[in-house]
Order: sequence, then structure tokens, then C-alpha cells
Amino acid sequence: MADKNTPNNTTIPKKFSLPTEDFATSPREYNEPLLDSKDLTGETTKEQRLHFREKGYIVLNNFVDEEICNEMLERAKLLSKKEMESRDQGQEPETRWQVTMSQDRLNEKNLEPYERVSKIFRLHGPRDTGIADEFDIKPVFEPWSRNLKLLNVLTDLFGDPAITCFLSQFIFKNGARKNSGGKALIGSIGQPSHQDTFYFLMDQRQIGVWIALTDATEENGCLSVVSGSHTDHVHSVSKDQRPYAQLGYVEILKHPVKSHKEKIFMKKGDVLFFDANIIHGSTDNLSSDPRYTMLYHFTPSFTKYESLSANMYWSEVQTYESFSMRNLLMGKRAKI
Ligand SMILES: O=C(O)CCC(=O)C(=O)O
Repeated sequence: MADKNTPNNTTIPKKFSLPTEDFATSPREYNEPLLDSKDLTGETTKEQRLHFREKGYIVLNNFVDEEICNEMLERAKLLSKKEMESRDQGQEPETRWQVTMSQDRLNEKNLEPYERVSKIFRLHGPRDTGIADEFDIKPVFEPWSRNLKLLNVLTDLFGDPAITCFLSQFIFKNGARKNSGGKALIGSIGQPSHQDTFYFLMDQRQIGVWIALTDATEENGCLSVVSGSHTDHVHSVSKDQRPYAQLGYVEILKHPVKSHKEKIFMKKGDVLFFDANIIHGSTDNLSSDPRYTMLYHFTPSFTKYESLSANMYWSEVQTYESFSMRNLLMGKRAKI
């Protein structure tokens, strides 16, 4: 297994600043998921692997139990409450997790704390994330990053069982509402078309795991993907210029995204597995109801990278040994 701490400058795309030209002109080298192999876990069908390989994503229905979905939401609300309490008292933002605020609700102190938050990062860190003991609660985000069904799907899609989770984020996509003064607040705005690989700069594939914690609909701003774009190069982008755009949002302008977009409608508990290189984005929440999502990103553990940004955290969730051991314990032959 390669040493993840040794950067390999020949394979990692170079850093660049905005706006920029495309930094690769030909499609990137694509390491295809396995279609037929003795190393597959049996968790995915050949049709699903083929779909992932050709289109760059699959949706697995009813993948996360309702109870876990609810626990994730309650935990994210609790973290938001802690964060807002300390910010409103003038304390420094938390460092155990990382919050980005909804830009149009920065000073709306009469809203519920979670209604002012856009995203919370670093949730798969030490036991969710240092407060489980304080509140006598059990962790939920970190254990789910090691869920066996999830690990089996990722093993099939990566074709390798050594897997690391390096990013996790809870997304509060709040609905439209009025503030205490009766002023209309629009629902959270969507994220423009982008590729996650723009942010990651890693030499192996990465897979995003997008869990619908509420139904994701046309009205509340479901995700859209450009089917098949996962084999593209990383496109040039411009900064998202919209009022209230989140810090760091960028938009691919040159790609003919609109003509190819597929909307991904999901039910609570469904999970979208997508190649992090696929062009994707979401529309604004035009409803008065929230759309909640938990999103993890995984990569093979031998991935090389230049550096991890502050919202990331390297946590190996399955090793060759743990994979072999659980197959042995389940009475199966170790497959890899
Ligand atoms: O869930 C969304 O609305 C957008 C999330 C997304 O595209 C991302 O975090 O990369």
C-alpha cells in the first residue's frame, strides 16, 4: 500500500487561482470500477456498477434507516445550537467542527440556531465531535462512516477495500420564511455547477455519499448531475457572484451543463453515490420546508494529496485487515 503522506507531484494537479483556464485539456485518466471480479462484496449488482461506471453515479433506495436519519438531524441541530450560543456570546468559532453560516441570516438571532447555519464540516472526527460525553449521547456521524453496507458498496465501486473518509458535512438547506420583523427571507440558495475534484487535488478517485435526510424534490432544491461528466477533465471556474453565495462556491461556466442535467429526486433514507469528478449542483430551495442532507467523501487509503484543507479530516474507515477479518468472521472466504 502506498504511503499517503508522500506527495507525488507528477500525478497531483497543480494548484491554481481563480479565474483560470482549464488545467487539463484531455479527459482525465479514469480508473474504472470493477464489473466482474471475485473481489466484489455482493452488495452491488452488475447493473449498478455499470451505471456508476458509465454515468458516474448510482442511487440506492432505503439505504439509511429512518432512525439514523433523525439522529443525524438532531445531532446537527445540537451542534448548531452550541456554535450559535458561543458566537452570540462573542466567543471564537468552534475548532472541533467547522460551521459556515447562511449569508443572508448572519444576524437573524431570533431564528432557531440551525436556521442560520448553512453547513457543518468535520463531523466524522472523534466521536461526534467531542460532545458525546458532555451530553451523554452516542455518536452517530462517525459510526455511520464505518457502516458495513456502506463499506461494501464503496469497496465494490473503488475495487479496493482500504478506504478513508476525508470529508463530511451536514447541509441545512432551509426553506423560505419570515424573520421576527416580518421580512421575507428566501430559502437557502443552491450550489452552482461544479466538480468536487476542483477542491480536492488528489491522485485517486473520490466518491461522494449524499444521504437524503428529507425528501429531495424539484421545489426544495434537489441535486442535479451531468451524467457521464465524471470522465471529464477538471473544468475552469468562476467565483459564484450571486448575493449570499457561500464562501468558496464556484461555477463552471464553459461547459454546456444546462442541456445535460439530470435531476436526482430522492426519498428520505435514499443515498446517492457519485464520482467526485462529476459535474453537479443544486437549485434554490423555493419551498417553505427544509431540505437536509448528510454528505461524506471517501477515497482509497493509498491516495496521494498535496494537503488537506481545514474542513477535512483523514480517517481510515476500513483496512485490508479489518475487511478480511469481518469476512472471516462472517464465515466467508477473505476476498482480497
Ligand atoms: O446538496 C447540495 O445542495 C449541494 C452539495 C454539493 O454539491 C457539494 O457539497 O459538493
